[in-house]
Amino acid sequence: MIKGIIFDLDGVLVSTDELHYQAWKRLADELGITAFNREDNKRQRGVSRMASLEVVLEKSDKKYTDEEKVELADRKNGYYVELLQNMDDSAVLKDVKPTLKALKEKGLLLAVGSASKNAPAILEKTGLLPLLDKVSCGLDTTKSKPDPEVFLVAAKKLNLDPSECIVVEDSQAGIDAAKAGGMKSLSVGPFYDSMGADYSAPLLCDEKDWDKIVS
Ligand code: B16
Ligand code: MG
Repeated sequence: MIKGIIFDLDGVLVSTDELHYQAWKRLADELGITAFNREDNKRQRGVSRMASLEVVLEKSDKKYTDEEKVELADRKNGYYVELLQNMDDSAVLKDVKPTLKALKEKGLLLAVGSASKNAPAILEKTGLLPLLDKVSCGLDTTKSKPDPEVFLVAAKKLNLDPSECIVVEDSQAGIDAAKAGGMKSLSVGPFYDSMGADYSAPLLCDEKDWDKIVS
C-alpha cells in the first residue's frame, strides 16, 4: 500500500527547467559552444550539475581539467541563482498546491526528491515548504539520478519502506531511479507517455486518479 509520495521538484512542482536552460545557454555562449540547444537540455533534466555540464562540454573540442569544470559549474550556478532571485509562487505549476493539500488530507506523507542543491531555497521562495513533510535534495546525496539515492533518502526521512512510496518525475533519469530504488513511479510533463513509468499523466493527476494510485 502506498503511504508516501516523493515529488521531483524541477518540472514537477515548479517550472525552473527554463531557468536552468537559460543559465546553461549563457555559459555555453561564453565558451563559444553555440551548438548547445534545447534538445541537449532535455538530457540535463533531473541529472546533477556536474553531469549537466558534461552535456554542454561534449559539444566543445576543448578539453577542460577537473578544476576548470568546477569553476564552470559554479559560474552556471551563479547565473541560475541570479534568475531565481525574482522567483515567487507564480513559478509553482498548475494545480500543485491544491493537489498537495488534498493528498495530505488523505493522510499521505509527502516529500521532495530533487537533484538540485538549490531545492531548499526554491521551496522557501515558492511557499511549498509548509506543504511537505520532508526534503531530500542534492545536498543530501553524492550520486546522481538514475541512481536511486535521493529517493531512498526521502523514503528513509519519511520512515517508509521504498515499496510504500511512489515517485512523481518528469525525467527519464528520475523514472529509472525510482525503479532502481524499488518504488512505483508516475511520469508527468512534456515526455510523460514515453518513459515506461507505472502510471503517466500530462499534469499531476486529478483526485480520482490519485485514489486509484494510492489504494
Ligand atoms: P542544481 P530535479 C534537477 O532538479 C534539475 O532537473 C537538473 O536540470 C539540475 O541539473 C539538477 O537539479 C541540479 O540542480 O544545479 O540547482 O543543484 O529535477 O531533480 O528537481
Ligand atoms: Mg525534474
